Amino acid sequence: MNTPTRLAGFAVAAAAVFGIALLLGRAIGPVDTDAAAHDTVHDASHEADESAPRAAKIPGGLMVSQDGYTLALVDDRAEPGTEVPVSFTITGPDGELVTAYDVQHEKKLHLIVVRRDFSGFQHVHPTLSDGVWSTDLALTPGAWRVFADFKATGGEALTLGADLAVGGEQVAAPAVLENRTASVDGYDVTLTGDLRPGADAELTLGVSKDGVPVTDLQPYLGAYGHLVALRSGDLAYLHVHPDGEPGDGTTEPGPDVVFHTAVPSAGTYHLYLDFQHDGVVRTAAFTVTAGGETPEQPTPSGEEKSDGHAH
Ligand SMILES: [Cu+2]
Repeated sequence: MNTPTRLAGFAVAAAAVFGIALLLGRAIGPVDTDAAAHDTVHDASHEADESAPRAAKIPGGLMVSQDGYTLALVDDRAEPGTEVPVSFTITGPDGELVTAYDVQHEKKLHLIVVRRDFSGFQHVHPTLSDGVWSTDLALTPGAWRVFADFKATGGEALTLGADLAVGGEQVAAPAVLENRTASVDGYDVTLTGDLRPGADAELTLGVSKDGVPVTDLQPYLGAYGHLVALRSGDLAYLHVHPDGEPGDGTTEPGPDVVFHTAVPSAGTYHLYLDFQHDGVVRTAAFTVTAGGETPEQPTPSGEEKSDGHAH
């Protein structure tokens, strides 16, 4: 390759990276204005942190490496099948395989796997042996995303993501723009509530079977439901836990499971609800759009915004 061509290629690549940075900045900016300001102060007072990546405000699941922890698939290629063995490791800041994890929601690591066209969602719990995690997955041809949701002992809770290519001819899943009712195994689940970019939103998921509300949901991983949201376009990852816990005296075992979450930007989100009934865990999938406008951050009443920050 001659020099001008190489330089042109570099310019294109640099522009692409810069463009992505701009997009990310725009996507997360409205949510994190305050937090970013605090970080600036924090960094200035702790020189050791100066070199740390300023990536904490990026939604989970977009990076393969964060805070010194790196997710690595043993093989990032796989053949399709219903029980395909997949193994991976997490490497820590010291370069060694991480073997000590804190239990979160009854497991040391939650693995979420989805094809990039939002078909084939799975939430599994791999087994750990000598620092190597292993599980079986049901994989169809196409591009898959693997999310490891964990907290290494001594580290922060992280979700790292990696791509897994599955051979064969992919049949693209039909595009879904909006879907607020999902049917799975005779259960109907209805989602009410609207996602709002940068602001807390209440989502209620109502479960019924044969038209009868289900009032005896079973705890699964310490809750009556687990909700994963993936942003369309880049698969930014949010793991949401419901209000209340089984056995707290106020939380009913259905038919409604209530979640609160704030999505990082406007856009389309694919939501996956895991719930357990009659001893079986099932997943209901939804697609909803968060409004195009970022609402203004409310100012607490009785507090003039300018007063508190005047010098
Ligand atoms: Cu899990």
